[in-house]
Amino acid sequence: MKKAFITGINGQDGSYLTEYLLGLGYEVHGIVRRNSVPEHQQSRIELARENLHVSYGDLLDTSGLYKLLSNIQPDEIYNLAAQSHVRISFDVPQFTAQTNALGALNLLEAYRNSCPQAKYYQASSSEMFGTSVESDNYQRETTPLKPTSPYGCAKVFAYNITRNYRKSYNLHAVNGILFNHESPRRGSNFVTNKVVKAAVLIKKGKADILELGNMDAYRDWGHSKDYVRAMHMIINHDIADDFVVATGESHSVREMTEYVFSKLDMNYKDYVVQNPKFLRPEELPYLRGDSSRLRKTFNWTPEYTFESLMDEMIEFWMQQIK
Ligand code: F7E
Repeated sequence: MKKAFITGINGQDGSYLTEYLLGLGYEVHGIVRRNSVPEHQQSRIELARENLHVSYGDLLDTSGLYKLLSNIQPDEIYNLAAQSHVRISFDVPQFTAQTNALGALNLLEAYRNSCPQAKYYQASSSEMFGTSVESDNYQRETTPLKPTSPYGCAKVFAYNITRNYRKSYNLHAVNGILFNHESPRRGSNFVTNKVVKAAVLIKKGKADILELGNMDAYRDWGHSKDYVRAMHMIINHDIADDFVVATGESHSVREMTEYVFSKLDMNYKDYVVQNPKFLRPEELPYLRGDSSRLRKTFNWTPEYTFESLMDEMIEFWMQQIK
């Protein structure tokens, strides 16, 4: 039985990856951070599952990471833990850098010293591209990295240190460069779930308005379930390498909002107002990923479209809010 170790196991991606790996017959281990409300640590994962083991841990607690990896001796390590909110990274830049950059280094050190035969996956992000766009309007593996947020800068460090450890110590350490990916499990302070939840509340007469920031930003939105399949493919490639994961389709926040409200027979213009508090000190205007290398190498294709992703999220909130 193969063993996986996942940081951020209770996050959107960690929870879908856990379900996917348990389905493939893995023994799954993960860490959650201590929180004053214990329910927050297990809101997305059902703990009482065979072959699932969850412990307390933190990317900043190197000795704890080393102890866990030494005992578990995993075959695959997935570093999905992070302070993942880009706007909030401007409020807590040092915490973001410690967790997302130094945290990745801490985990790499624990891995190198306790189980170097394992394979290692780093959750890298399209936020690293920042303002870089190729002349054909895509970002791909070769696109220069010009991040526009503390989050993006920290992720660039984690990406580079993963490549550096791969070369320096001959480790099977890889990066998946994932573009935005959503689902009903997405935190509701990210724009897709924020819009869907608010639109359903308005539809059901429980809210009047929706406050947003920059509606002219474009994002390439896929489904987390499709992207965790790609993570497993990337880490298990014979050659340790880095891959972009994206749908190749980009929509503005305005188009996404219009789609959601019109699905609920409403006009978004009647309800949406701009609040500068949701703007970022530096914006990332445009993301559209070219995942041809991933598609060619593994025959990966997403099962969800932009529309079926948003429809699933709408359906989820329609059920939740009675
Ligand atoms: O914003 C705009 C905002 O917070 C998307 C993370 O998973 O993907 C995610 O980062 C866009 C931005 O995601 C609001 O300015 C407008 O242009 O949903 P988001 P993100 O910042 O793209 C990358 C790949 C990651 O790696 C990150 O971890 O929507 N926007 N109005 C707003 N965004 C938010 N959150 N709230 C608004 O009111």
